[in-house]
Amino acid sequence: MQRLPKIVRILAVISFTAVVVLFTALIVNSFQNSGKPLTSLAPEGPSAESIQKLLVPVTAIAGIVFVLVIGAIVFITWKFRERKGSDPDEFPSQIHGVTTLEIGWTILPALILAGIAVGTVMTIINLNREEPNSIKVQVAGQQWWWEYRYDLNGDGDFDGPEDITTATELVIPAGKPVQVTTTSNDVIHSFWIPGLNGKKDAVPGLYNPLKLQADEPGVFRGQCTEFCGLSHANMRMLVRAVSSSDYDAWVRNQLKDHAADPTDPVAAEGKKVWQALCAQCHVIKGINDVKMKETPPPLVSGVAPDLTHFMTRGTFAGSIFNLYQPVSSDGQLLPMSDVAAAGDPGAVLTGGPVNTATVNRVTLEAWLRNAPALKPMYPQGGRGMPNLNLTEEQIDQLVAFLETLN
Ligand code: HEC
Ligand SMILES: [Cu+2]
Repeated sequence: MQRLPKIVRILAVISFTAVVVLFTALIVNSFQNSGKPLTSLAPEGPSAESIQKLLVPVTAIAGIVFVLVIGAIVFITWKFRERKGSDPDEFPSQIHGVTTLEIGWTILPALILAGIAVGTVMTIINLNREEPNSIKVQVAGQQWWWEYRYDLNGDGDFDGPEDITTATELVIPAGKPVQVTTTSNDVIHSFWIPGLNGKKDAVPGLYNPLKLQADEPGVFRGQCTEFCGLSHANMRMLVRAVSSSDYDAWVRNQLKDHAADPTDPVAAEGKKVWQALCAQCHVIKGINDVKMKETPPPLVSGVAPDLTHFMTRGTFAGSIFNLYQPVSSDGQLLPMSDVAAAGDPGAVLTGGPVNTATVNRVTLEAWLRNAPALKPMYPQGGRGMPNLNLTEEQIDQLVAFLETLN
């Protein structure tokens, strides 16, 4: 056997070093969490924290095993390399069956795996244990947005007059446990708020438990993580954790029907257009909720986002567009188009008046002009919102009407 040329050996050392450096950089980088709304390494609540408490030691053990095994391979390869003047035909003496070693390397991995299994099973049991007095919310996925139903009176039904139905944003009080049940109205989706817990599939006909709790008020982003068709990538979710008093005010407001007829004449026209063109799909409580129970929308999922309190959300269309101008954590107004920062409904969240100056009219109008152009959908197949070929006048009237839905 010929010794490899010097240049090849130098290249080998360089590429090996490069791989080690890149790998280390990758690991270090994945633990930097700022500016990454979907990082699963920055827990913001007890469920996510218990996952982190399992992940860190398991990764550490795996890291130690990795370094030992790779280290041993590198060391042995180097120590027993072919040297100048050694006989290429020489065959090393063969050994077989060192009992101590064999028992050792069977028992040690078994013990490590048993330890990890105990930790994993305990974490799973803990994650699935229902907290007493938790808020009960049923989350239903459909192409390509999420609906939330709150069982407020605790009768096990999510659809009573004492309950709330809303879409796109899940509002919860910080510091309180929320028992979510995931399900789906069409295909399989997966609900995932990495800051608060792991993933949970949303399967038609199945009801899967998921515990969410946020330590502090804030906005927590998520993304559907089960491929569900055309706009799967545009199916995001957003949890808005607020103070207990804001949550109570939010609940009181959500329980209300749509306010009285708009006084503004443009908005009043908008209401008429809405009843003619939009009411076959969308519910506004107090206008068509009763009728909708008899004739559900012509959609595969049988449901479109409830618009009764549309303006209390900061985002729309599966949380991919801001409904309001976003505000940074230090109170600065950010560009309307900055979807990395979620739109902020401010006082509207709890039923306050809409400040039309902060509404993202441009995108809302574009949505009404041609929704499938902003978000790929398949309305002719009953999936998503169609282009209704509205006139600019109708769009202005509709926006004025939508702006009354606080
Ligand atoms: C055929 C049923 C259908 C009709 C008719 C319809 N929509 Fe929609 N609409 C949908 C669906 C489905 C979505 C969710 C799309 C998505 O985000 O993927 C939606 C989303 C929306 C949203 C965003 C809601 C949110 O919280 O994300 C608004 C606002 C809206 N529609 C307004 C209207 C208006 C105004 C009209 C009448 C001009 C209308 N829609 C007509 C089905 C419909
Ligand atoms: Cu999905």
